[in-house]
Amino acid sequence: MQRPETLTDNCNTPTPEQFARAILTHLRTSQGKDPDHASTYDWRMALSLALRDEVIEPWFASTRATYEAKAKRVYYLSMEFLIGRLIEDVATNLRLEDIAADAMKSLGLDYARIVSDEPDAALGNGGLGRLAACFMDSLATLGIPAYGYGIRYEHGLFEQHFKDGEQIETAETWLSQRYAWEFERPEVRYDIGFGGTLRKKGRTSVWIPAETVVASAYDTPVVGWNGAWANTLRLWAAKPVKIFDLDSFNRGEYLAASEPEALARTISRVLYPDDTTEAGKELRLKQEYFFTAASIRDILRRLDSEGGSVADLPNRVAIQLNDTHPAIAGPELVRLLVDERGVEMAEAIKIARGCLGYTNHTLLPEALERWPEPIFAKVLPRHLEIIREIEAAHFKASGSSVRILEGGDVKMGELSFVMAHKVNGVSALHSDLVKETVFEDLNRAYPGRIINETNGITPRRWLHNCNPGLRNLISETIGKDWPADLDQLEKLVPYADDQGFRDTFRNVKAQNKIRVTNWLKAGHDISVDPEAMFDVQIKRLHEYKRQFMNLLETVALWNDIRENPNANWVPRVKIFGGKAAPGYVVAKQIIHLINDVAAVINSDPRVKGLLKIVYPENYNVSMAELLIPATELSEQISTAGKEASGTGNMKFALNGALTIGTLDGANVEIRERVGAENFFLFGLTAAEVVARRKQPGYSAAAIAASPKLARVLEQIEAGVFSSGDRDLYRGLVQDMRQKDYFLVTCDFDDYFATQRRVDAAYADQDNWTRMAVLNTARVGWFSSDRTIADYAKDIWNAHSLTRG
Ligand code: 26Q
Repeated sequence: MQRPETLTDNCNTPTPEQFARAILTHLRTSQGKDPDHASTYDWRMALSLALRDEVIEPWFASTRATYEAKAKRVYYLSMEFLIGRLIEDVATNLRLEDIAADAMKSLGLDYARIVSDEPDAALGNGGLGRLAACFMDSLATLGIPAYGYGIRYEHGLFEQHFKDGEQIETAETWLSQRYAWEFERPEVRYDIGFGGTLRKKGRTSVWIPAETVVASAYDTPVVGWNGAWANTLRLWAAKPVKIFDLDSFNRGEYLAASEPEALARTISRVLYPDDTTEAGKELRLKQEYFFTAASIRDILRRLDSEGGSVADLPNRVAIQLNDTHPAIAGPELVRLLVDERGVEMAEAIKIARGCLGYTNHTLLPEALERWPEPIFAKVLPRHLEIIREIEAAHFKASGSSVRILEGGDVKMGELSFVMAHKVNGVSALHSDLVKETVFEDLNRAYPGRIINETNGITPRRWLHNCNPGLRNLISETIGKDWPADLDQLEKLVPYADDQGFRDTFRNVKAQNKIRVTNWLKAGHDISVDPEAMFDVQIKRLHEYKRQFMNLLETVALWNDIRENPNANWVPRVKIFGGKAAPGYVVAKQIIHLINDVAAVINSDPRVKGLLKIVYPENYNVSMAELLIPATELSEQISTAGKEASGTGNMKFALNGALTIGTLDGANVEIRERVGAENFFLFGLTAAEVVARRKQPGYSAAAIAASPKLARVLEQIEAGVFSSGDRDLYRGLVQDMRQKDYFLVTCDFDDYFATQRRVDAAYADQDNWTRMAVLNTARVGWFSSDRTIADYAKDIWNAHSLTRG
């Protein structure tokens, strides 16, 4: 096995002076600017390019080492990579953070300002996309040869603005400036076909696509901890086969001349902003096939270039499907083997299954992808034929009657399951539910295929970089090796009983709260009291995540404070952050109501200094990096059984927030690890949720039993938060009374009571800090390094080339 020091020569770390010269050189030669005329953007590009230069050596060395070892490669196929900024990430992984900061300072520049000039690469919606980004970081840190494959969207997730409290979306434009980290690979291109016809040829068919676009590669190196290894994130952009129709142009038909280009580029134009399925959008299916087909072609080309045989594919290649979005990988690989390489169908299916793994991220029925057969037949006629054969082979091999093609739809979950040798859920509870619900029958037909791989987060971004105060305290206490070996945080456990440590820990949190306070003031003209408890719920807006329940509790608290103004209230700042899918009407109403309630409560002198609601617009990765270190109470309050895992929950606990939460997703495992006494649990269990739904009129009964809740709902109905308009939120309240599928009403009283236990606990600051320290100390297991090591062992049979 290779050791890191044999891969690269680590002795040539630049000095700050050398690094400053490298930055200046890039300013001149890459940006074409002299220092007197350089903008923040120019300096940021120069800094980024100087950092990127330092990645090249480990990147080449890693490629060489993989090639020489004939090592198995992991291919992570994901529609989304929610990366965020990269300067700090790259600098710290290379251990150049101090050198970069010193160099910038010597050039008279404010490093922090340059760093925050970088736009977030927001090529994802939320949890699933951010998980993919954490996994890329961990694959590189573990030294496992890997490629991430995805789409280079021209526009990432929309920007959110509030107008009179309502969400407005505008296009995101991260590529309006050059992207410093990528390398365009014009020579890596594949023709991707769509539609057209089939011609029978013996026992197979020849596919003659009607339309072709080019998939063109852009590579971003992803360097791991200590610069010991670097992998590649390869994103595909769609381009026309023929850039421009000169004949049309010469005829004076200028628009028509560029039509092929516009059409082709549409495919990688924009990220779908929904984090659940939007029914039957043809362009979405094209996006899925576009990037998957290009990736599979690329994987086979690499195999060929190394002289590998397709029969050996499962030993050379592991392909992980991040949800069903790249599920067409199975049929596509089978198609290439059968139609272009003459492999027998049964053998091709077996080979493909040997390579493929499928991760399920949701049980929500509306999020399970299904494509109407007519759309599928129109866009991918040959694949539909192959899916029929896959289904037949599955019937024959398993005796199962579970269909892939059913009710006129192609079911992508079933397709992925049947084509994968391992299927995994993303938390213990979720994996159990995957076995018991969506894939119950398939689990019986293929026992042992479903396994659990509990999610994780990268401690480099989510502690080391975003929380310098806590990073330094930890390093001074237990040494500096924890960022790539997070179990070491256990060594902090005894310090929970150390008064001096607790005081410093609390002081770090206080400083982080001041950082947020200043940011709210400077950027949003919002004043908050940094001494108040920071209570934070940041995540996509979804009914099952129950931001609405948090808001109802806030209104109930407002009522109580006004009734009893002289009681010993614990001052709170309630921070919300998150986007709603543009077409998700109810989620948008909830955003509107949060903002309307905020306007009323925040201007009420009777609760001034005691209660404040803050909802900064456009929540993204960078905002999370700012808010999480300042959070004291983490809201993880989804209806039990609905949140597959959650990963924000892990980030908060790692940064010393206490959780108020249900027994859902990874909350269950977090609570087991931090200790029940250091976690504020409430609410129905997943089994109780299922049982409660069967009781007729459960929400009306819950409201009748809760005077506090009844009052809050009446206030909303009466227009207290809508200037007397009784219609605006009528629908939201009616739903509570009549349906309440997510059991907000049923969990409300327990939630409210638990919040008051939180208040009581917070009043004892020293004990609160003790609990917070134990949270940080005991969640090392949630490092995505652990998650990736488990995938490598349980699913991929892939190995580290740096760790022996
Ligand atoms: C599918 C088809 C058409 C349009 C959009 C989509 C689509 C896009 C994104 C469907 C789902 C998603 C994203 C799902 C997601 O983020 N799930 C989250 O995954 C996290 C990582 O495993 C978990 O922690 C969260 O619990 C889960 O909600």
